[in-house]
Amino acid sequence: MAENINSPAVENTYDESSIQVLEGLEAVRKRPGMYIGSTGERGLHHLVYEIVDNSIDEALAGYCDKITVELLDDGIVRVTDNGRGIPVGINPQKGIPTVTVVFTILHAGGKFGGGGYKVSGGLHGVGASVVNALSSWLEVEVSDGKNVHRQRYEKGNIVTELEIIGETEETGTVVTFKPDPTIFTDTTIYDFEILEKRLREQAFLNAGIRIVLTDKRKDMDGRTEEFFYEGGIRSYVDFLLEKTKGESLNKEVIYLSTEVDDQTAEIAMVWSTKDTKIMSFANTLYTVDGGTHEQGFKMALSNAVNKYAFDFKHLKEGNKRLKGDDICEGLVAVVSVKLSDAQFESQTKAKLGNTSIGKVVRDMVNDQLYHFLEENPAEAKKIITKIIAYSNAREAAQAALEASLKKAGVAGVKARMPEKLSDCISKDPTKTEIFIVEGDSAGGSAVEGRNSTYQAILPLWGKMLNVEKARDDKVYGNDKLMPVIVALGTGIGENFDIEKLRYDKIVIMADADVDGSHIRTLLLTFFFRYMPELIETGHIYLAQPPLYRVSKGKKHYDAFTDEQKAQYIEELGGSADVQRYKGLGEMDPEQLWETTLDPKVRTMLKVTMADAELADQTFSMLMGDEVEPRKIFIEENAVFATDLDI
Ligand code: 1YM
Repeated sequence: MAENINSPAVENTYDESSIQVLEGLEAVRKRPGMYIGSTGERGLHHLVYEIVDNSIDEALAGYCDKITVELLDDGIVRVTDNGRGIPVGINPQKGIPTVTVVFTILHAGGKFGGGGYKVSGGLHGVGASVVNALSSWLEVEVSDGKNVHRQRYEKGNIVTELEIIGETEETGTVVTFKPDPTIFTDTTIYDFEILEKRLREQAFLNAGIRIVLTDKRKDMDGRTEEFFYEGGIRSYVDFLLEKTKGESLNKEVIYLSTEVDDQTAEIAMVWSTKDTKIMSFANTLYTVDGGTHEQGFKMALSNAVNKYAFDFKHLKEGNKRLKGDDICEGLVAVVSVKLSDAQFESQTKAKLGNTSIGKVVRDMVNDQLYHFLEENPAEAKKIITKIIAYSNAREAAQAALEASLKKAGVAGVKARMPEKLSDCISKDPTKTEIFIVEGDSAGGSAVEGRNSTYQAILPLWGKMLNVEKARDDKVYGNDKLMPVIVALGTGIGENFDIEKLRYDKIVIMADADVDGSHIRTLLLTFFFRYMPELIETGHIYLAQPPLYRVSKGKKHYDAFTDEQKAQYIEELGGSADVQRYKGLGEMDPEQLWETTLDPKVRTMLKVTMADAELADQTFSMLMGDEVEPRKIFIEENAVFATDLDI
């Protein structure tokens, strides 16, 4: 009993609109990266978030309390909610059903329809029409309490009019889509864990919404996870605490919240015996690089704690103020703000820029945290005692570092460089490179094979220090890391000064085996914890020595992956000779130059902060107490680097 709800008069405008439709969505298919960030795995998963975001907005508006996401065979995803259903009536401006507008007209985000602002955050807020454009097909089903309406699209084009396919007493929206494999050429396979992480995060940030994720693909046994947290970000802090196996110094999670005009801010926090973890969100988007909200939190946190400590005589007149970093040590906190005109400083929405929300957060923390301390003197004492103890330990370690740097001659005008360093001739820090090489023998080849004008070599040997487990003072005094600190010239921790960096590129050069992976990870841990600015400013690289040489007659190629090897063998004809590079230590100087050092041919991976969160977890997992995940990681020999710099 299908029924065409379009009147002839409407159909006329409909034709005009469909031209506009095509032009808009054609742009999305031409440059998908502009709309979803990438067409890789991240972009593929982003499609799901865009659809789920619409359901979350409906939940935040108070009309929906359950959202399900099902992974089906063939890369198909289905998202269902029990909200009001996307409106099916004719949109007066466009002359077509509103649901059709939602899926076929490219818009700036949430501006049409029922008004109100959107608070859930798709990466670029462009939503359903983008998902539609990038899907081989998409079907939407709307239940409006009377009828079930359905419409189908292919690559963004309407293939069936909106039709009634049945009756119902329920309301809600179901969107089923299949990402277009000609767009998502890397992969069209959804990763349960990636979706799980994001959907759980959404459930934490939107207290009371129930989200169910089910894997209905073949052989997946219908794996189901349900996320429902009445405690919201308080539950998130508990979750983070449990994950790091930390114990809270607080009896309960401290919770602060406020609402000023159309802006809301909330913070949940505890001081933990284990890792520090401060996560901030703006409109439920993770702001990996922080921004005004996170900065406001840290500033006021330091203020409130210091004011309390002086007011209540934990610190005496004349004592130094407690430092922000010392106060934050061991803090597990989630900062979440919602605002209608969120402005992000980078395209990836990694950093929030609105100054007004910074003040909202500051006022809230100054006021409410101070009151919390006042009302809970026993907890306050415990926290302040811990901060002071940490501050003393750090200062002692700092003094030890300064003493050993002085001894090494770094403090002087002409630094005495480490014995093992074969420095380059040029002293131009914008052009030079330092290779930190695993093992003495590889170091020897590298010294001979390099271009000594601008390439320096620093060999490291033996097992490095496990940074996660070691206390600061051990790191500062460690004889394996001292040469790195001294050679780079920047100093470390609080005294770090990037202006003093002696090289433009710092390249970690280790074998593609388990030991190499270990050394890479340890060095990255070290940089991440003690010199993060080097990663932020893009100075750290991973050398990529090739795995195979494929040759035939005079022609030869170096392959960095098994796929490349297969490709070269095919190119050269089946009888090509394949040599496996055993390791850096066994390459002669010429080979090392030709494959790994020569900027004209080498492949290097730039380590970026975009993966900071992942890296942080990987570090902790690798260095923590649990053996099994570490083993798996090392076996898989992964690295967390993304940008290819050739
Ligand atoms: C599985 C995906 O899209 N749910 C959904 C979307 C909308 C509504 C309800 C809705 C919103 C409003 C009024 C309003 C959307 N509507 C629009 C628009 N689930 C999913 N559920 N009535 C229903 O915002 O006022 C866009 S999204 F613009 F048509 F109103």
